Amino acid sequence: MMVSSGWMCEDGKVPMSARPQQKLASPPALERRPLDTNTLKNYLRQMVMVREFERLGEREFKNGLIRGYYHSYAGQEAVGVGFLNALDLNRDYVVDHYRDHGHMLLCGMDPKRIFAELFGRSDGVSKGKGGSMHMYSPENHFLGGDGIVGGGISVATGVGLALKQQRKQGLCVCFFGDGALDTGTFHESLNMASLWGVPTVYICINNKYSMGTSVERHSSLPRLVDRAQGYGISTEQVDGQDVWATTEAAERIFRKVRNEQVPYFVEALTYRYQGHGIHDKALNYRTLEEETAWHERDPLKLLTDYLVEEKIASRDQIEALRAEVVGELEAKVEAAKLGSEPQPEELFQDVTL
Ligand SMILES: Cc1ncc(C[n+]2csc(CCOP(=O)(O)OP(=O)(O)O)c2C)c(N)n1
Ligand SMILES: [Mg+2]
Repeated sequence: MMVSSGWMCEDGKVPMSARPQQKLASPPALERRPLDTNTLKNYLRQMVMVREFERLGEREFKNGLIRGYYHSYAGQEAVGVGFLNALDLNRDYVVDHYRDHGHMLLCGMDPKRIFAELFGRSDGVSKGKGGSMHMYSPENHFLGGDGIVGGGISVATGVGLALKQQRKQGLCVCFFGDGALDTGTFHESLNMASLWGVPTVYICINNKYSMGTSVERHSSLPRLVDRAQGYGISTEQVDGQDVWATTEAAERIFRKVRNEQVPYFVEALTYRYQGHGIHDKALNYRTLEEETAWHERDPLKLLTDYLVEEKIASRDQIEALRAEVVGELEAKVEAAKLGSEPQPEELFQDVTL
């Protein structure tokens, strides 16, 4: 029998809560809103781009070209595609967490410069000094990547406040994981955002795990929206596998936030296919059954099946699209490899000490 001693069990695991385990709520069933065929095809291309980017990144990580950590966005594509396509990046801003490659691509950043940054090259997004988690592109209104869990939440609150004070009608979108709800900055920021009517949309990507710890084990309430509601702001859960649902929610929420100058909290229910990072094989904290169930509702699969069923595209055409995207990305990888590494004398340039 397992005996609990303090915060850790004898088997070295953190004990489950004494409360009866609640099941994660299913996302509300949303009607599929018709999206025109060009939009859907474009969304599929974007999702394929993100998925294949991560596949190539993982390969280069394993080849030793990328050092440090590699956090893959594979599986979560419909969240980024739905929410980022609904933004107006002439006036809106994005603040991100460290699982950021997909979001950067969807903000229009050049994959070559992202790969170059991952390879530590001078022509990378952060001149080769930021790496995977610390890319920043003001021209794309992408204000980082952050390796500190919850680190972007206060930044996004400040960006929203600045936009409001300058009467710019812009809004700020902030992405973070379920683990970030356990940080103090989340609670301080939501309190202020609510008090001051800050037009920031807080998008919690609930992929069920904070490293190897499941939501049931790290969150006092398994429905994360319930934790945000205490600040008196509007909240909702969104099916993060379904690009129709994320698109519908994004357009409606952004309209409200822009018009009413209020914050909003979204819990996007999704799943990361890889472990926390590529180094983590996720063998001992989740089951094959669970992984299989989420793969059955893969965001690319849902969209592909729809396009085929509705005879908008054939499977051969979709495979040709995938091959074309892979060809483009491989060329970007090769181009990124050609860059040089930063010189030692640049070490202290562009960094805050
Ligand atoms: C303030 C802080 N505490 C702890 C860590 C170590 N850490 C890195 S990632 C992570 C898990 C975060 O999980 P989640 O927010 O759910 O994001 P996901 O990886 O699932 O996208 C932790 C605890 C950190 N980087 N920063
Ligand atoms: Mg998580």
